[in-house]
Amino acid sequence: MQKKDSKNTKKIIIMGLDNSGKTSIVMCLKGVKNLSSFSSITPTRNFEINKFRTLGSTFSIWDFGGQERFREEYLTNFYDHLQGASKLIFVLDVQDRDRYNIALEYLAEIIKLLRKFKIALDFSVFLHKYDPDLDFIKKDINKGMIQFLVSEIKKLIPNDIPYRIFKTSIYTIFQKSAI
Ligand SMILES: Nc1nc2c(ncn2[C@@H]2O[C@H](COP(=O)(O)OP(=O)(O)O)[C@@H](O)[C@H]2O)c(=O)[nH]1
Ligand SMILES: [Mg+2]
Repeated sequence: MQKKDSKNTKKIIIMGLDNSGKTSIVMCLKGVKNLSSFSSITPTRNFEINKFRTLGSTFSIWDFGGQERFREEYLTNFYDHLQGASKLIFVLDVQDRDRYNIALEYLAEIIKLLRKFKIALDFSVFLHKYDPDLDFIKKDINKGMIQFLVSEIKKLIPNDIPYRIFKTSIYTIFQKSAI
């Protein structure tokens, strides 16, 4: 697969549970600003490759579906999927409290494989759906909850893997702020 991409194409991988917002993030990165396109997104099956040019570079973003039956396949063929990738983004839906544990387990599996294959790439965790009015609309997701989540993520990722955690939201157009 990598051979098909030109040398100047940056391959970015997006992983995370289903419904965490991966496809929406890809659309934001592609510059889709028409809000109605966001409501017509259907669950991604297996994975989708989005190729586009912006800021003088060509990007191919690999959006890995995230439904349970596909997650196992990604992990089994992890090394092949990550061939030639320069960036890996793990998306975690902060509004989906019931599945924090499943998301963290998935992240743990990914970390294990990054170490096993000694894959070095730019790695980010997006605490997604961190909407501007989050405190107001979701009373159960307060700062303490987010701090807990961040500390769990930090516990999972060993010191030898460099990474960054961002709060992200598709509202107010896509924005991310470093933690
Ligand atoms: N509140 C909120 N909803 C979002 C955000 N990003 C995506 N969504 C919604 O979350 C749902 C799942 O998004 P989608 O991109 O299909 O997730 P995917 O399964 O990970 O690709 C959709 O209804 C999106 O409109 C966000 O930043 N905030
Ligand atoms: Mg999707």
